[in-house]
Amino acid sequence: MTCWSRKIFNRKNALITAAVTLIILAGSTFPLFAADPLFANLEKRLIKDGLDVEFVRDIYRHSSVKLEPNIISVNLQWKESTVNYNQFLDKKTVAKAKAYIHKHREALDAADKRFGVSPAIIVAILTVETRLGTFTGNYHTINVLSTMAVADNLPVQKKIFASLLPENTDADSLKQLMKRLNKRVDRGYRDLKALLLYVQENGNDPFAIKGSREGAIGIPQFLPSNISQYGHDGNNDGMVDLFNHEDAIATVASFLKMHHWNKTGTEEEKGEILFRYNRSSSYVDAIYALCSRLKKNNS
Ligand SMILES: [Ca+2]
Repeated sequence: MTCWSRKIFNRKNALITAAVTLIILAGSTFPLFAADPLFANLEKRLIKDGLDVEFVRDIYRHSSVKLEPNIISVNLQWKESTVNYNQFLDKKTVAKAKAYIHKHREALDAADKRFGVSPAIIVAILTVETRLGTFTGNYHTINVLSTMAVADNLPVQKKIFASLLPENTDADSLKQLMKRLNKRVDRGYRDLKALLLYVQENGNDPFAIKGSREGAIGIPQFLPSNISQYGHDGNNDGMVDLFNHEDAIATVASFLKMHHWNKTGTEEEKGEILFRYNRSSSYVDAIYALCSRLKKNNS
């Protein structure tokens, strides 16, 4: 082979190799970027922040991953004042809460002994949060938090604001909602990262975790970024599973204790700690009211 023919042969080989590579990439089940370009940037950020490359890429190529602007929109417009807390004080609810105390007596007593938090207050919180684990939310947490984390992008904002209620479309409301949305972007990313680390550590299916529109999960409705700080393994199986009652009970008690809960504290001091759990004075009043009903005729 002459020098020239060798050059042409090498060039042909290089072209064939490049063509084959393109064909393989085009037909690959493992594309270079996530289906949604917004998630591609999010993916890069998560990897840059130390999350496992393969793990993150598998998630953002999953067929279930998608933007959920409507959920964020409803969440943004939701008003605490619309909650009827009296629903948690009727006889049926109180009876169920008392039965729950009886059923989970061992876990509640263990939490009381370890953290100094009475069963009545733990069960009052679990009742108001999720009716003792019967309503933990139906939204894919990974999609809710991923959407929140990219909500500083104009195309996402347009989608979120496209489904506002008519009464929220005046200039003042829009300004308020935009302010609220901006606050959720950083928080969304923080919770998304915490969720992914939690899922990776425990080997969960990330698309099996469902929660609230806010991104809170489990029986006690914790935001993922709170799990590593306050979560407690109540059943000693080596992991914190907020959908497990023993873990949920221990985690609520752990949260209160870490915020300096003291049984002998004043109602005001305890109220401030409950307010940290859910920033609503009506919520705090409801917890107290249910707690006092649970303490009546309860051993
Ligand atoms: Ca556990």
